[in-house]
Amino acid sequence: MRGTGAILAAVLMAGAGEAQAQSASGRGPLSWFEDITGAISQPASTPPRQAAPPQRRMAQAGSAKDWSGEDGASGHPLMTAAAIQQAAANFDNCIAGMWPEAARRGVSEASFRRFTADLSPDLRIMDLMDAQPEFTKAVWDYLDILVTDARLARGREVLAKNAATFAAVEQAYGVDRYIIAAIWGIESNYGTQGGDRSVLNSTATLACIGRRQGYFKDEFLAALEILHRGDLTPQQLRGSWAGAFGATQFMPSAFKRFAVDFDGDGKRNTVDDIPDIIASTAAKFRKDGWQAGQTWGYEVEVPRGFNYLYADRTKTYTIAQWEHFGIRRAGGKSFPRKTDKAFLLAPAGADGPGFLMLGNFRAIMRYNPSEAYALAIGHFADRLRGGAPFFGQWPRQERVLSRDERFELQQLLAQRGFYRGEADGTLGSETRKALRNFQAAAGLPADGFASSGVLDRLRGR
Ligand SMILES: [Ca+2]
Repeated sequence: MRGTGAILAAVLMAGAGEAQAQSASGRGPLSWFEDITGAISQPASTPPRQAAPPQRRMAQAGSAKDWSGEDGASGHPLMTAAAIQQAAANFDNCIAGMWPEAARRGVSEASFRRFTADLSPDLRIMDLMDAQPEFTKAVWDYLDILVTDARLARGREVLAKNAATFAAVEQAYGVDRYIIAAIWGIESNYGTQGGDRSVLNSTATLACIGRRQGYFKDEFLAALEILHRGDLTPQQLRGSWAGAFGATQFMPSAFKRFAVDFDGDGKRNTVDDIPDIIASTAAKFRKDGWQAGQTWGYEVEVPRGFNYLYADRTKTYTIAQWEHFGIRRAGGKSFPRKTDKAFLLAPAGADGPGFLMLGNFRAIMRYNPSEAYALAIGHFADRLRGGAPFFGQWPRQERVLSRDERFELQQLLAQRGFYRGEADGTLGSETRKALRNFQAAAGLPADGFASSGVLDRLRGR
């Protein structure tokens, strides 16, 4: 994984907290998918053509050479070095054991034999899977990295060159071209940074080894279906270590659900077929509830002394009610529709800009469950449309807490009776709630923003 992938992994820890998906795209938190894919892992009936599993040569001995050989940081029993080695030794049996389910999905024996012939466990992925960033990125650093003049210039070129296709897709799906162009630019920098690992080999590794086998078994089988159907070749089906690939960074199961053959050449190709890339992204947004003709949200000015307990994704009011609470649109503009429902997001707390987020913001978060990601997509789209940079200033003097400091924050909140969960170094919704309650009790703006200043207050300084 390179390009934005590594950054997304960091921000997912910081932005969404509870959602620790690696590179996301077309899926929610992995734990949720493990629940639903667990049901698929036992075929309900014997496949129609139950042949003996194709013989495969033994996994290459050199495949573990880049693995650290260490236990994973997650502490999961399947991520111990011994469990990883044992699962790797059983890799060929594990692949062969997925044949009945592949057959049930319509994959031929010839395809199964051909596409699984050269698979070998890529144990370097185990290190990547359990890597926990020491520092997560501040939202303003994340926006600076993703929303750049160079990427915007490339986006405007892509929009101009493919104007007819974007118009046809807008007509067919009712999804704004600038949002599609933003996804394409931020997910893969317009197809130039999508990762170069074999998706089949990565998902095979993760389906047989490690702590998320149920989820990745479904992804592996979906990747096999893509290859068997001939939508993509193995050379095209390359991506991140977690299996996201192509211009839109769909996971194989997301490809199955959302990819469309918009140019009618018989193949769904989200890697290098531009009409399919644009339309597949739009198809996903339409299924995720994108409202045609509406925006994702507005930058707003929040008055001094505002009660930040209202800045919460679960607290939704109409624009008219927010205006009654003293919220104004930034830049002196008015809101076009006062009856729209929105929630208030203050990603850097009381000292940074605020945003009122509409239903379309939640549709963007279905692509990647991180508020920082969705804000970057929405803002990038506005800039492509000709909009201005944010009016408000970010608190750039603030430092993002290290993992040790995040642990300490949770422990101090627990000692003072505000936090009942376990200290895990991840600032999820429970930690933020506890932090807000502490801030309110201490007479600070209850914005839930984990700054070094609030940590000092907790330390009693
Ligand atoms: Ca096509």
